[in-house]
Amino acid sequence: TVHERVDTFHDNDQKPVGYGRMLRKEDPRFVRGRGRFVDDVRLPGMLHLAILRSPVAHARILSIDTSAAEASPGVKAVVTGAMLAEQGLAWMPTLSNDVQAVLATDKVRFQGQEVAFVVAEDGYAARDALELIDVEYDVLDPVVDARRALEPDAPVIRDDLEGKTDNHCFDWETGDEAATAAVFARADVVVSQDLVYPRVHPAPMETCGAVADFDAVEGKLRLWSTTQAPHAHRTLYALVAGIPEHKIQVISPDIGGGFGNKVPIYPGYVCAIVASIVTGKPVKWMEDRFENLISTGFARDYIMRGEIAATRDGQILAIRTNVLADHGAFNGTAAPVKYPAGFFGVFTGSYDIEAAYCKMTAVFTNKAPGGVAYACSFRITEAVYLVERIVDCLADELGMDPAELRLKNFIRPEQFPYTTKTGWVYDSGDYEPTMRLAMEMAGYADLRREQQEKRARGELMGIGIAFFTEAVGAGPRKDMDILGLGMADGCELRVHPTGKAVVRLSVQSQGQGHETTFAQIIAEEIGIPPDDIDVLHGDTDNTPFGLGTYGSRSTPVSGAAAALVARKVRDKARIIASGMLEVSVADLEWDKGSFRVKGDPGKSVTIQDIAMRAHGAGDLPEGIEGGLEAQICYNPSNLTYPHGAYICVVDIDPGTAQVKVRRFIAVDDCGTRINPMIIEGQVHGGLADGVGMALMEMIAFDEDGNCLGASLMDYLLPTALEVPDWETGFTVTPSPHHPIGAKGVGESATVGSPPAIVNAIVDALEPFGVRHADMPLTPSRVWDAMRGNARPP
Ligand code: PCD
Repeated sequence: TVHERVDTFHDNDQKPVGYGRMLRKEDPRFVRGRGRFVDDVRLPGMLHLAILRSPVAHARILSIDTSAAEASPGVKAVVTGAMLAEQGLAWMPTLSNDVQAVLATDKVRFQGQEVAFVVAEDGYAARDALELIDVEYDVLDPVVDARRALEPDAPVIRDDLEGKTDNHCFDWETGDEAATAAVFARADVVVSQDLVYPRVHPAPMETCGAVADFDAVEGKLRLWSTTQAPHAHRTLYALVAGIPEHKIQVISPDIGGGFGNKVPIYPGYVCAIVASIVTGKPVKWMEDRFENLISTGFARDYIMRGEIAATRDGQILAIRTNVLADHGAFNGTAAPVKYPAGFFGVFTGSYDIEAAYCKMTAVFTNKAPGGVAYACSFRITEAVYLVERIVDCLADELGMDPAELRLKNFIRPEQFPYTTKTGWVYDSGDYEPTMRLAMEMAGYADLRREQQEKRARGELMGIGIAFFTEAVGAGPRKDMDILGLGMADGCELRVHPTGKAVVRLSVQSQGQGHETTFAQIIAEEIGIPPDDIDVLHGDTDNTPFGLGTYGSRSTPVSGAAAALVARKVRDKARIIASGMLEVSVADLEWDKGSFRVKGDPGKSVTIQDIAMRAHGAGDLPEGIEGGLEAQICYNPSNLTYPHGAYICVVDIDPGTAQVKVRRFIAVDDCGTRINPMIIEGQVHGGLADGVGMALMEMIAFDEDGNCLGASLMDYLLPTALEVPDWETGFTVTPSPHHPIGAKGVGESATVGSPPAIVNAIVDALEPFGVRHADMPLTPSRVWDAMRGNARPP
């Protein structure tokens, strides 16, 4: 059990119909085991698909013999890359304009890459037959290290790309190099630090999978799949497979966690579609944990150098960074086209500085396609880690308290909307109260005193602070698209005659509670109780188009769409009410669920009365059609910029170097809060993610490119034993451009917690003169740091 302390500090003062700590509408089905996940889908005559994966990281395929597998009992088909190539299906586009092999034809480029698949009567027969496929590999030197990828004699991984002679993926820069250099040249103090954000994995509870059912008579493909972006996937399938888009239905039912892992299109989905077309039967593909960990979207893998320039008294002047980004064998990131490095441009953090510059080089390596935004609005996690770590390094250099240094440099409330030196327009923020609340909840001054006493006794206690600003809610159509699809979201609301409603969303829920919170938004706007509103999502035949759920965009984009569609319905309801009450619309006032005549409160009609009239037999005002429904497509004018102040307290056992996170205080500001209980759950989950990344998670490879994090025995996830009782608090600074003032929050804690924990550990190790040590801070790494050899990045 996790206990929380919620301190209220300028909370929503309104006591609305809609917002508040409502229990989740989806939980009755989950706690009764009645959730319906992709693996629960069982269709008559369904076959099972299993994928043969490469055992080596880099090799030329010389031959594949499938004859024994084909003869194996229960096997219906065995398909190789060469067979897909005949149909033009061996390669597919990725969500970042690269291509990825569906099944390898020429070479395998990472361990775990898809080489062939078997379709059989049951899953066991399919997996047994995999062992009978005989592949002859000519093993090539693998490139495992991003720095090695750039060496002139490094083997070229992507020789499938015409004219490609090196392992460059892309170069990118932002900010003003010359202006930044000038500020650095005149600064009193310059601190630089090398940092690695290791490769980690989102590791959702449910692995990826699909059931494809192609009906040759109708010409229609139904695909149940674990996707966070059903509409975008549908469009891609239409483009790749040549099936008309209206003949494709993508259904994403309960999907057991996404965390960015289910944004990309994986070869397995495409294989299932091909298999159903080939066999004329429904086909299920479900990967196991091992496959999920070795072949699906990894995150991070950034090697960074951070530099910060300041005055002697602690005025931060400029930040500069150089990044080497490892994207694995194919660029499988989903990022808006103009932003190959995602939103890394916010690396200037929450500080008002004079200049900034970032240069990034991205490379291909023989590792699984990387770079998904794991609980991260497109690389913000890396950006926040960079800035919050080097600000601490600066505090150390100046001998200044890290809280004081941050408070001194915050963007001030009157500076919003604030344009950063890399061109991001922060919509709103009031940082100091958030920071002060966190310090007050932590008892910051007392903690520092306690630390002094403990240090005197040789005990290792550390206090770490991180303050973050995120950019979430992609995004304005003028700037943001994925593969040419704009990032606006549709929403449709229908109110039935008896006043019950259904809202259809383009975004998908992976567990974050949309069926509850979107009902709350509608309830707040039109006064129908949330229990009378059903939220439909995750079925392209039954919901309007939109780009899906990632980068905490649902509340900023679809949440806005839901509020506005409800207002549209309310506007129509007002006209109908004016007819019913025989007054002009100007004489009506809205009172959370009913229209009443101004000055005559006895005369009113409820939204339910209006719904019945809208569908009923009586007259409607001139020019008003029957029915009570509306739909819109919302194009956000900007992103939303939530912020937060996190304080972590750790104790380190000097004998074993074991880190214990003793306390964690998280104060989040996500603007108007729809459901505080759900927000706290989101924050708790993200904080646990942060403990995992800071202390134990890393997908490592040996020099041959073997993945060393291929099971949950090797890739450690945090459990209730490693996390403390979270202490959460909040402030509310609404977004000025969002109709209800809400900002996203789903990823805030994952973004903000790793630097807080690392800062705390480095602070604890101060007696050893440690300025930095790289994640994950396992006992052996902490031990090394204590002995003065913090592992070189
Ligand atoms: N909210 C409220 N209020 C506010 C905000 C928010 O209430 N102000 C809430 C909502 O409604 C929801 C949640 O909260 O329910 C969240 O939100 P957002 O922030 O908007 O977000 P979204 O979009 O919805 O979601 C997404 C996210 C992400 S992105 C991630 S990673 C993660 C998170 O979400 N994932 C997950 N969380 C979660 N949870 C769960 N349970 N599961 C999952 O999977 Mo990415 O990019 O994908 O990587």
